[in-house]
Amino acid sequence: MASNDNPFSGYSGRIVTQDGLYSQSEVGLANRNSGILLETLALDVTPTGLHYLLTHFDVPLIDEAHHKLEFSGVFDAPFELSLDEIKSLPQVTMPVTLECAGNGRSGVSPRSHSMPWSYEAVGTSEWTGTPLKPLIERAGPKSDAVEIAFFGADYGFDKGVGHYFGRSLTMAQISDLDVMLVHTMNGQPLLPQHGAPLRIIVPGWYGMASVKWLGRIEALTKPFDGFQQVRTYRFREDDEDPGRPVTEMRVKSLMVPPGVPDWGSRKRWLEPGPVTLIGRAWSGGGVPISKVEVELDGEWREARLEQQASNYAWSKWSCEWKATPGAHVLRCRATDAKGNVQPLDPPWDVAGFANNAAQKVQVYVGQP
Ligand SMILES: Nc1nc2c(c(=O)[nH]1)N[C@H]1C(S)=C(S)[C@@H](COP(=O)(O)O)O[C@H]1N2
Ligand SMILES: [Mo]
Repeated sequence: MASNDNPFSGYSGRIVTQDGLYSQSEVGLANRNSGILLETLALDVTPTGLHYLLTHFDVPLIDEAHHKLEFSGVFDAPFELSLDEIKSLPQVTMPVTLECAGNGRSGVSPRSHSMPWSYEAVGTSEWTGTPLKPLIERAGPKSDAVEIAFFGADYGFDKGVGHYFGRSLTMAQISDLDVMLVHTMNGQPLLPQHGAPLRIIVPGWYGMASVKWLGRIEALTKPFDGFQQVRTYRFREDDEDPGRPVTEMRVKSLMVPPGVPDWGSRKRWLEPGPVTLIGRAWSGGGVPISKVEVELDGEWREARLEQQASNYAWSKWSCEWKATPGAHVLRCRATDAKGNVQPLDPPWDVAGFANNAAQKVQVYVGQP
């Protein structure tokens, strides 16, 4: 490539390092939790080792041979189940797209102090396990049960509050959502970081509901007041706002960045000519995607959409582009079957939850 066509010549992609540009604790979070590589959006199923990770405390290392799932609280017939017993129940496998509620946080300004995700806290896996609802019915919630809480084996502190990671669903949500009790991910036993030996998957919801390292299911007579239910995962306008719970995923799409990257900036370079842009789009609550548009040279063009692998899996899209020399910013946006459209600007939230603003990909097209 001629040097005058190289947008990265004389540019190191590195900024002069100064103290205070980022916080040590955010870097620590980013080192423990990882995102997918956007190039894997080309695949229907995210390779297991490349699925994003979000773990609040330490990964508990659980001996699967002795692990028991315990039902407690206001059930008529509470019981315990071993892993073998769970595996002997009717088994289903379903591809489900999981996205962290904090995905996109770094694009919300001012950003909150937490895991600084850009676009990559999303992935799709084929989860195998048994449907949860029949087990809840078998345990028989008493008539005054209003919610079912799910507790992980991981304990830690947040804002001074010690707690096991726990989340709840109402009785109505238990009956409406296709919640799965899962031991297998993409045909392999769950890896320690993804909740081994047992987790739930709440399809169509942001990831916080899909409790990993599940040890206990408790029927409650009052709404669950655990930290992860009432202190966080709430949409808030400001610090005083009690907030509304974060539940279903918002409509969103991502593109595989075309061409090749610059190491530092991740900006792209590619040759002029026809290029097929591809990506994925998904929404929450089992609502399918009805349209994906790609902004090319200032014009929104409708992409081709492929059939999703299940109600809860993302859809593949593709779009032809004739790349012309120069700098371009590519964007894509999805619309779901309920008419929800992905916004171009980040929706405001104090904690930067559920930012589904359209991804921007900066591309330089130059002659080789
Ligand atoms: N027990 C437990 N479950 C958990 C978490 C956790 O920290 N502890 N993190 C939640 C969050 S915020 C997300 S986004 C998903 C991430 O699942 P993954 O790490 O398997 O991708 O797990 C959820 N389940
Ligand atoms: Mo998350």
